[in-house]
Amino acid sequence: MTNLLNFIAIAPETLGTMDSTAFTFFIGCMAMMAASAFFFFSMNDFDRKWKTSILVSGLITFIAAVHYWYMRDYYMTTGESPTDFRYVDWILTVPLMCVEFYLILKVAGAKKSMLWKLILLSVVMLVTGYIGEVSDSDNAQIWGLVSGVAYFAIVYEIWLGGAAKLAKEAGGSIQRAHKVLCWFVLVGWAIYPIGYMAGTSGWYDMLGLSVLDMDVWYNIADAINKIGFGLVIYNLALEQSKTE
Ligand SMILES: *C/C=C(C)/C=C/C=C(C)/C=C/C1=C(C)CCCC1(C)C
Repeated sequence: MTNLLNFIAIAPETLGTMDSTAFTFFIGCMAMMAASAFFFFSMNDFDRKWKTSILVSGLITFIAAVHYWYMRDYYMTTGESPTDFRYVDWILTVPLMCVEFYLILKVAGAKKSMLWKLILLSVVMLVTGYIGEVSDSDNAQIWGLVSGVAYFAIVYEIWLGGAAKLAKEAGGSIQRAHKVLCWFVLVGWAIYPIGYMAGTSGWYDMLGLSVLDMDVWYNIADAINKIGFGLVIYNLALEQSKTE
């Protein structure tokens, strides 16, 4: 047992102090690792066109796994929120999720400009979120609002804008997968601003969102979105490989 705990980098004496936040860091780390192994090992089941998409799914969960490893450690030793690791993780993985949208819509003629637009919007969303959490937390509600505007611009682009048109042209299983990913962005990604409101202060303090720790909200959201996103792509690749 002690060996096992050492292996997973938990000192036996700290096990007693493992609170629910630490627990979600721990589970999140394991889930991201398992998902990465799953995506990487299944890559060769697909033909070239889909291999890249599965690879990107694996990279998203793998980058997250590495960051969760550090975040879990940081939280266990300091008891504080690992904000920097968190945002480094996001700034790498969210653009990769934009790449996923681009890759599946490429068959319908998606242009690089659509990809760059989505990436730019996510960078604005994340940088302003970071400023609100760290550099200018007195104005967290204002930065959160700016970030929220960028978030809704992403939602608009994929639900109603250029990306939506391309998905319609592609039709079939691509259009269906696109729709599911759109729901992830609308509902799954909406958990992040809830976490932000739980961890910063503003007009929203009265909503009582801090019943859960900011990090618990973020950890739940990451597991749903990163692994869920990857599985949608996996399923699409599977369907496409069957029909071809
Ligand atoms: C894998 C990581 C993902 C999908 C992270 C997504 C993060 C967001 C959608 C964050 C959004 C935020 C707002 C919309 C407003 C408040 C600040 C943020 C950055 C938490």
